[in-house]
Amino acid sequence: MQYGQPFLGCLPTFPPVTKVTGMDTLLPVASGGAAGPLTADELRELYSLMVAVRHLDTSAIAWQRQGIIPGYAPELGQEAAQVGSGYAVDTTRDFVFPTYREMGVARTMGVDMVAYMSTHKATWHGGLYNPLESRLAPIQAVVAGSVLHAVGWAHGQTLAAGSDATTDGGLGVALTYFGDGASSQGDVHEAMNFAAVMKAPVVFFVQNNGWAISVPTERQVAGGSVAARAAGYGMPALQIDGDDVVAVVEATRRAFAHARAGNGPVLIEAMTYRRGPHSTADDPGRYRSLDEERDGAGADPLERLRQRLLADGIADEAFFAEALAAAKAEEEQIRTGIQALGSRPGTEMFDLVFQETTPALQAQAANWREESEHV
Ligand SMILES: Cc1ncc(C[n+]2csc(CCOP(=O)(O)OP(=O)(O)O)c2C)c(N)n1
Ligand SMILES: [Mg+2]
Repeated sequence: MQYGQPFLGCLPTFPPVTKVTGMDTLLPVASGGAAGPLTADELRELYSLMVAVRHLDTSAIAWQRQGIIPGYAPELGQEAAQVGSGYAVDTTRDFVFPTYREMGVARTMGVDMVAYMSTHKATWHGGLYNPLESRLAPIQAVVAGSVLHAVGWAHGQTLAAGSDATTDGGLGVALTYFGDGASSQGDVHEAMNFAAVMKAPVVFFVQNNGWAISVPTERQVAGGSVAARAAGYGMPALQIDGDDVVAVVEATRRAFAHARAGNGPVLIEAMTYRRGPHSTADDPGRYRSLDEERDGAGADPLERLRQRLLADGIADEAFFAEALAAAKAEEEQIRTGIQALGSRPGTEMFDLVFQETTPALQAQAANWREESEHV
Protein backbone atom coordinates (compact mmCIF):
# COMPACT_ATOMS: atom_id res chain seq x y z
CA MET A 1 0.00 0.00 0.00
CA GLN A 2 1.31 3.46 -0.86
CA TYR A 3 2.08 5.99 1.85
CA GLY A 4 -1.05 8.15 2.35
CA GLN A 5 -3.30 6.01 0.17
CA PRO A 6 -6.12 5.48 2.69
CA PHE A 7 -6.88 9.20 2.66
CA LEU A 8 -7.00 9.80 -1.05
CA GLY A 9 -10.77 9.44 -1.34
CA CYS A 10 -11.46 12.27 1.13
CA LEU A 11 -9.22 14.89 -0.43
CA PRO A 12 -10.26 17.70 -2.76
CA THR A 13 -8.50 18.08 -6.11
CA PHE A 14 -5.94 20.86 -6.35
CA PRO A 15 -4.45 22.34 -9.49
CA PRO A 16 -1.00 20.89 -10.26
CA VAL A 17 2.04 22.63 -8.81
CA THR A 18 3.06 25.46 -11.10
CA LYS A 19 6.42 27.16 -11.44
CA VAL A 20 6.06 30.86 -10.75
CA THR A 21 8.32 33.82 -10.28
CA GLY A 22 5.80 36.26 -8.83
CA MET A 23 4.65 36.27 -5.23
CA ASP A 24 6.98 38.70 -3.60
CA THR A 25 6.28 40.42 -0.33
CA LEU A 26 9.91 41.04 0.57
CA LEU A 27 10.95 44.44 1.83
CA PRO A 28 13.46 46.38 -0.30
CA VAL A 29 16.91 44.81 -0.32
CA ALA A 30 18.96 46.11 2.58
CA SER A 31 21.88 48.35 1.67
CA GLY A 32 25.14 46.45 1.34
CA GLY A 33 23.43 43.33 -0.02
CA ALA A 34 25.07 41.73 -3.06
CA ALA A 35 22.14 42.56 -5.30
CA GLY A 36 23.93 43.33 -8.59
CA PRO A 37 23.33 41.17 -11.67
CA LEU A 38 25.49 38.06 -12.06
CA THR A 39 28.65 38.55 -14.10
CA ALA A 40 29.62 36.37 -17.08
CA ASP A 41 32.28 34.69 -14.94
CA GLU A 42 29.72 33.90 -12.24
CA LEU A 43 27.28 32.47 -14.79
CA ARG A 44 29.99 30.22 -16.22
CA GLU A 45 30.95 29.13 -12.71
CA LEU A 46 27.31 28.27 -11.95
CA TYR A 47 27.19 26.14 -15.09
CA SER A 48 30.39 24.29 -14.14
CA LEU A 49 29.00 23.64 -10.66
CA MET A 50 25.70 22.37 -12.02
CA VAL A 51 27.47 19.99 -14.43
CA ALA A 52 29.70 18.71 -11.63
CA VAL A 53 26.64 18.12 -9.42
CA ARG A 54 24.62 16.49 -12.21
CA HIS A 55 27.46 14.14 -13.07
CA LEU A 56 28.24 13.21 -9.47
CA ASP A 57 24.55 12.72 -8.68
CA THR A 58 23.86 10.38 -11.59
CA SER A 59 27.13 8.56 -10.91
CA ALA A 60 26.16 8.01 -7.27
CA ILE A 61 23.11 6.06 -8.44
CA ALA A 62 25.42 3.90 -10.57
CA TRP A 63 27.74 3.42 -7.56
CA GLN A 64 24.77 2.15 -5.57
CA ARG A 65 23.80 -0.30 -8.33
CA GLN A 66 27.44 -1.47 -8.46
CA GLY A 67 27.55 -2.06 -4.71
CA ILE A 68 30.01 0.74 -3.97
CA ILE A 69 27.52 2.49 -1.66
CA PRO A 70 24.36 1.04 -0.08
CA GLY A 71 22.03 3.96 -0.70
CA TYR A 72 21.66 7.49 -2.05
CA ALA A 73 19.01 10.23 -2.32
CA PRO A 74 19.26 11.73 -5.80
CA GLU A 75 18.53 15.34 -6.72
CA LEU A 76 18.13 15.10 -10.48
CA GLY A 77 16.26 18.24 -11.61
CA GLN A 78 17.01 20.20 -8.42
CA GLU A 79 20.52 21.36 -9.41
CA ALA A 80 19.52 24.99 -10.01
CA ALA A 81 17.75 25.25 -6.64
CA GLN A 82 20.72 23.75 -4.81
CA VAL A 83 23.64 25.33 -6.62
CA GLY A 84 21.91 28.72 -6.80
CA SER A 85 21.09 28.87 -3.09
CA GLY A 86 24.45 27.44 -1.96
CA TYR A 87 26.17 30.05 -4.14
CA ALA A 88 24.73 32.87 -2.00
CA VAL A 89 26.32 31.58 1.22
CA ASP A 90 29.24 33.43 2.79
CA THR A 91 31.23 30.55 4.32
CA THR A 92 33.18 32.95 6.53
CA ARG A 93 30.11 33.71 8.65
CA ASP A 94 26.94 31.87 7.58
CA PHE A 95 25.90 28.31 8.46
CA VAL A 96 23.91 25.84 6.38
CA PHE A 97 21.57 23.15 7.73
CA PRO A 98 20.87 20.51 5.03
CA THR A 99 18.53 17.53 4.71
CA TYR A 100 19.63 14.23 3.15
CA ARG A 101 19.30 15.61 -0.42
CA GLU A 102 21.63 18.63 -0.48
CA MET A 103 24.70 17.19 -2.21
CA GLY A 104 24.58 20.10 -4.68
CA VAL A 105 24.67 22.65 -1.86
CA ALA A 106 27.63 20.89 -0.24
CA ARG A 107 29.55 20.79 -3.53
CA THR A 108 28.83 24.48 -4.18
CA MET A 109 30.10 25.40 -0.70
CA GLY A 110 33.37 23.59 -1.39
CA VAL A 111 32.84 20.73 1.08
CA ASP A 112 35.14 17.71 0.62
CA MET A 113 32.91 15.34 -1.37
CA VAL A 114 34.54 12.09 -0.23
CA ALA A 115 33.79 13.16 3.33
CA TYR A 116 30.27 14.14 2.30
CA MET A 117 29.58 10.87 0.50
CA SER A 118 30.80 8.82 3.47
CA THR A 119 27.24 9.00 4.83
CA HIS A 120 25.96 7.24 1.72
CA LYS A 121 28.62 4.58 2.14
CA ALA A 122 27.25 4.16 5.68
CA THR A 123 30.79 4.71 6.94
CA TRP A 124 29.68 7.56 9.09
CA HIS A 125 26.37 9.13 10.02
CA GLY A 126 26.13 12.75 8.98
CA GLY A 127 29.29 13.10 6.89
CA LEU A 128 32.99 12.97 7.80
CA TYR A 129 33.55 16.65 6.99
CA ASN A 130 34.12 19.12 9.81
CA PRO A 131 30.86 21.10 10.18
CA LEU A 132 32.56 24.03 11.91
CA GLU A 133 35.18 24.47 9.21
CA SER A 134 32.91 23.82 6.23
CA ARG A 135 29.91 25.69 7.71
CA LEU A 136 27.68 22.78 6.74
CA ALA A 137 25.86 20.99 9.56
CA PRO A 138 25.82 17.17 9.43
CA ILE A 139 23.47 15.58 6.90
CA GLN A 140 20.04 15.32 8.55
CA ALA A 141 17.72 12.36 7.87
CA VAL A 142 15.03 13.44 10.33
CA VAL A 143 12.44 15.26 8.24
CA ALA A 144 12.33 18.96 9.35
CA GLY A 145 15.08 18.40 11.97
CA SER A 146 17.51 20.79 10.28
CA VAL A 147 14.98 23.64 10.48
CA LEU A 148 14.97 23.67 14.28
CA HIS A 149 18.76 23.53 14.49
CA ALA A 150 19.04 26.47 12.09
CA VAL A 151 16.76 28.67 14.18
CA GLY A 152 18.71 27.87 17.35
CA TRP A 153 22.02 28.73 15.69
CA ALA A 154 20.57 31.92 14.19
CA HIS A 155 19.16 33.08 17.51
CA GLY A 156 22.65 32.61 18.93
CA GLN A 157 23.92 35.04 16.28
CA THR A 158 21.42 37.64 17.45
CA LEU A 159 22.42 37.15 21.09
CA ALA A 160 26.13 37.37 20.24
CA ALA A 161 25.64 40.58 18.26
CA GLY A 162 23.95 42.31 21.20
CA SER A 163 22.09 45.51 20.47
CA ASP A 164 23.77 46.32 17.17
CA ALA A 165 23.09 43.77 14.44
CA THR A 166 24.91 45.85 11.84
CA THR A 167 28.35 45.62 13.50
CA ASP A 168 30.98 43.81 11.39
CA GLY A 169 28.81 43.95 8.26
CA GLY A 170 25.77 42.29 9.80
CA LEU A 171 24.73 38.97 11.28
CA GLY A 172 25.75 35.48 10.28
CA VAL A 173 22.74 33.91 8.58
CA ALA A 174 21.42 30.35 8.89
CA LEU A 175 20.25 28.82 5.62
CA THR A 176 18.03 25.83 6.23
CA TYR A 177 16.66 23.37 3.72
CA PHE A 178 13.47 21.34 3.89
CA GLY A 179 10.94 19.82 1.53
CA ASP A 180 7.29 20.35 0.68
CA GLY A 181 6.53 17.23 2.72
CA ALA A 182 8.52 18.49 5.71
CA SER A 183 6.52 21.72 5.64
CA SER A 184 3.58 19.81 7.12
CA GLN A 185 5.60 18.86 10.22
CA GLY A 186 4.79 20.73 13.45
CA ASP A 187 8.50 21.43 13.90
CA VAL A 188 8.46 23.77 10.90
CA HIS A 189 5.61 25.80 12.40
CA GLU A 190 7.44 26.14 15.71
CA ALA A 191 10.70 27.04 14.01
CA MET A 192 9.13 29.72 11.81
CA ASN A 193 7.08 31.24 14.58
CA PHE A 194 10.04 31.39 16.96
CA ALA A 195 12.34 32.81 14.28
CA ALA A 196 9.86 35.52 13.34
CA VAL A 197 9.08 36.49 16.94
CA MET A 198 12.79 36.65 17.82
CA LYS A 199 13.79 38.17 14.43
CA ALA A 200 16.37 35.42 14.01
CA PRO A 201 18.53 35.69 10.87
CA VAL A 202 17.27 32.58 9.04
CA VAL A 203 16.56 31.87 5.39
CA PHE A 204 14.02 29.05 5.23
CA PHE A 205 14.62 27.43 1.83
CA VAL A 206 11.93 24.95 0.84
CA GLN A 207 12.48 22.96 -2.33
CA ASN A 208 8.98 22.16 -3.46
CA ASN A 209 9.89 19.23 -5.70
CA GLY A 210 6.33 18.04 -6.10
CA TRP A 211 6.70 14.89 -3.98
CA ALA A 212 7.21 13.57 -0.46
CA ILE A 213 8.24 10.03 -1.42
CA SER A 214 4.99 8.85 -3.09
CA VAL A 215 2.70 11.67 -1.91
CA PRO A 216 2.28 14.62 -4.29
CA THR A 217 2.40 18.16 -2.87
CA GLU A 218 -1.26 18.85 -3.58
CA ARG A 219 -2.26 16.01 -1.25
CA GLN A 220 -0.42 17.34 1.75
CA VAL A 221 0.21 21.09 1.50
CA ALA A 222 -3.12 22.64 2.44
CA GLY A 223 -3.65 25.89 0.57
CA GLY A 224 -1.28 24.75 -2.19
CA SER A 225 1.64 27.03 -1.27
CA VAL A 226 4.30 26.90 1.45
CA ALA A 227 5.32 30.51 0.70
CA ALA A 228 1.80 31.75 1.45
CA ARG A 229 2.18 30.55 5.03
CA ALA A 230 4.92 33.11 5.71
CA ALA A 231 2.35 35.89 5.95
CA GLY A 232 0.87 34.18 9.00
CA TYR A 233 4.25 34.44 10.73
CA GLY A 234 4.73 38.06 9.68
CA MET A 235 7.64 36.94 7.53
CA PRO A 236 8.43 38.02 3.96
CA ALA A 237 8.37 35.29 1.33
CA LEU A 238 9.58 34.70 -2.20
CA GLN A 239 8.08 31.98 -4.38
CA ILE A 240 10.50 31.49 -7.24
CA ASP A 241 11.17 29.37 -10.30
CA GLY A 242 13.59 26.95 -8.65
CA ASP A 243 14.78 25.63 -12.01
CA ASP A 244 16.18 29.04 -13.02
CA VAL A 245 19.57 29.25 -11.31
CA VAL A 246 19.82 33.01 -11.83
CA ALA A 247 16.46 33.58 -10.12
CA VAL A 248 17.56 31.34 -7.26
CA VAL A 249 20.87 33.15 -6.68
CA GLU A 250 19.18 36.55 -6.79
CA ALA A 251 16.36 35.58 -4.43
CA THR A 252 18.73 33.92 -1.95
CA ARG A 253 21.14 36.87 -1.95
CA ARG A 254 18.24 39.18 -1.37
CA ALA A 255 16.93 37.09 1.51
CA PHE A 256 20.42 36.93 3.04
CA ALA A 257 20.78 40.73 2.88
CA HIS A 258 17.41 41.11 4.60
CA ALA A 259 18.24 38.69 7.42
CA ARG A 260 21.85 39.86 7.79
CA ALA A 261 20.70 43.42 8.44
CA GLY A 262 18.67 42.28 11.44
CA ASN A 263 15.23 42.34 9.76
CA GLY A 264 14.43 38.75 10.70
CA PRO A 265 13.76 35.59 8.69
CA VAL A 266 12.69 35.10 5.09
CA LEU A 267 10.99 32.12 3.46
CA ILE A 268 11.91 31.09 -0.09
CA GLU A 269 9.82 28.47 -1.87
CA ALA A 270 11.74 27.19 -4.89
CA MET A 271 9.34 25.43 -7.26
CA THR A 272 11.12 22.47 -8.85
CA TYR A 273 10.57 18.79 -9.57
CA ARG A 274 12.13 15.58 -8.28
CA ARG A 275 12.83 13.89 -11.61
CA GLY A 276 14.23 10.67 -10.19
CA PRO A 277 13.25 8.30 -7.40
CA HIS A 278 13.03 9.48 -3.78
CA SER A 279 16.04 7.31 -3.04
CA THR A 280 17.83 4.35 -4.60
CA ALA A 281 15.36 2.15 -2.66
CA ASP A 282 12.31 3.77 -4.30
CA ASP A 283 10.44 2.86 -7.49
CA PRO A 284 8.44 5.89 -8.71
CA GLY A 285 6.70 3.69 -11.28
CA ARG A 286 4.47 2.52 -8.42
CA TYR A 287 2.90 5.95 -7.91
CA ARG A 288 3.39 8.07 -11.06
CA SER A 289 3.47 7.48 -14.78
CA LEU A 290 6.21 8.48 -17.20
CA ASP A 291 3.78 10.97 -18.79
CA GLU A 292 3.19 12.60 -15.40
CA GLU A 293 6.94 12.79 -14.86
CA ARG A 294 7.50 14.44 -18.22
CA ASP A 295 4.70 16.98 -17.70
CA GLY A 296 5.66 17.77 -14.10
CA ALA A 297 9.37 18.16 -14.71
CA GLY A 298 9.25 20.87 -17.40
CA ALA A 299 12.53 22.04 -18.94
CA ASP A 300 15.80 20.67 -17.59
CA PRO A 301 17.46 23.38 -15.43
CA LEU A 302 20.95 22.54 -16.74
CA GLU A 303 19.83 22.77 -20.38
CA ARG A 304 18.03 26.03 -19.60
CA LEU A 305 21.28 27.58 -18.33
CA ARG A 306 23.21 26.19 -21.31
CA GLN A 307 20.78 27.82 -23.72
CA ARG A 308 20.98 31.10 -21.82
CA LEU A 309 24.79 31.16 -21.91
CA LEU A 310 24.75 30.40 -25.62
CA ALA A 311 22.13 33.07 -26.36
CA ASP A 312 24.10 35.66 -24.35
CA GLY A 313 27.33 34.67 -26.12
CA ILE A 314 29.21 34.03 -22.87
CA ALA A 315 29.98 30.33 -23.37
CA ASP A 316 30.50 28.02 -26.32
CA GLU A 317 30.60 24.28 -27.02
CA ALA A 318 34.28 24.08 -26.07
CA PHE A 319 33.47 25.52 -22.65
CA PHE A 320 30.64 23.02 -22.11
CA ALA A 321 32.89 20.11 -23.14
CA GLU A 322 35.61 21.29 -20.77
CA ALA A 323 33.12 21.57 -17.89
CA LEU A 324 31.91 18.00 -18.50
CA ALA A 325 35.44 16.63 -18.71
CA ALA A 326 36.29 18.32 -15.38
CA ALA A 327 33.11 16.85 -13.84
CA LYS A 328 34.06 13.35 -15.01
CA ALA A 329 37.59 13.64 -13.62
CA GLU A 330 36.21 14.89 -10.32
CA GLU A 331 33.73 12.01 -10.05
CA GLU A 332 36.50 9.50 -10.65
CA GLN A 333 38.61 11.00 -7.89
CA ILE A 334 35.66 11.00 -5.45
CA ARG A 335 34.75 7.41 -6.34
CA THR A 336 38.34 6.30 -5.68
CA GLY A 337 38.26 8.10 -2.33
CA ILE A 338 34.95 6.50 -1.37
CA GLN A 339 36.18 3.03 -2.26
CA ALA A 340 39.26 3.55 -0.10
CA LEU A 341 37.25 4.58 2.99
CA GLY A 342 37.57 2.09 5.80
CA SER A 343 35.12 1.61 8.65
CA ARG A 344 35.19 3.84 11.71
CA PRO A 345 35.57 2.73 15.32
CA GLY A 346 32.12 1.78 16.63
CA THR A 347 32.64 3.66 19.91
CA GLU A 348 32.40 6.95 18.01
CA MET A 349 28.64 6.61 17.92
CA PHE A 350 28.62 7.11 21.69
CA ASP A 351 31.60 9.42 22.07
CA LEU A 352 30.43 12.16 19.75
CA VAL A 353 26.77 12.56 20.76
CA PHE A 354 27.13 15.11 23.56
CA GLN A 355 30.00 17.27 24.66
CA GLU A 356 29.52 15.77 28.15
CA THR A 357 28.19 12.23 28.16
CA THR A 358 25.09 11.15 30.10
CA PRO A 359 24.61 8.12 32.40
CA ALA A 360 22.07 6.62 29.95
CA LEU A 361 24.51 6.91 27.07
CA GLN A 362 27.31 5.43 29.16
CA ALA A 363 25.08 2.45 29.95
CA GLN A 364 24.27 1.98 26.25
CA ALA A 365 27.96 2.19 25.37
CA ALA A 366 28.80 -0.46 28.00
CA ASN A 367 26.06 -2.76 26.63
CA TRP A 368 27.30 -2.26 23.11
CA ARG A 369 30.90 -3.03 24.08
CA GLU A 370 29.80 -6.18 25.86
CA GLU A 371 27.81 -7.42 22.85
CA SER A 372 30.10 -6.42 20.02
CA GLU A 373 33.55 -6.59 21.54
CA HIS A 374 32.82 -9.21 24.23
CA VAL A 375 34.54 -7.24 26.97
C1 LIG B 1 10.48 12.71 11.25
C2 LIG B 1 10.48 11.82 10.03
N1 LIG B 1 9.32 11.33 9.56
C3 LIG B 1 9.31 10.54 8.47
C4 LIG B 1 10.48 10.22 7.83
C5 LIG B 1 10.45 9.32 6.58
N2 LIG B 1 10.66 10.18 5.39
C6 LIG B 1 11.89 10.31 4.85
S1 LIG B 1 11.90 11.37 3.55
C7 LIG B 1 10.22 11.64 3.68
C8 LIG B 1 9.52 12.57 2.73
C9 LIG B 1 10.05 13.96 2.77
O1 LIG B 1 9.54 14.70 1.69
P1 LIG B 1 9.98 16.20 1.45
O2 LIG B 1 10.02 16.92 2.75
O3 LIG B 1 9.09 16.76 0.39
O4 LIG B 1 11.49 16.10 0.93
P2 LIG B 1 12.06 15.40 -0.39
O5 LIG B 1 12.37 13.97 -0.02
O6 LIG B 1 11.04 15.52 -1.45
O7 LIG B 1 13.32 16.14 -0.71
C10 LIG B 1 9.69 10.90 4.74
C11 LIG B 1 8.26 10.92 5.13
C12 LIG B 1 11.67 10.74 8.36
N3 LIG B 1 12.87 10.52 7.78
N4 LIG B 1 11.65 11.57 9.44
MG1 LIG C 1 9.49 16.96 -1.65
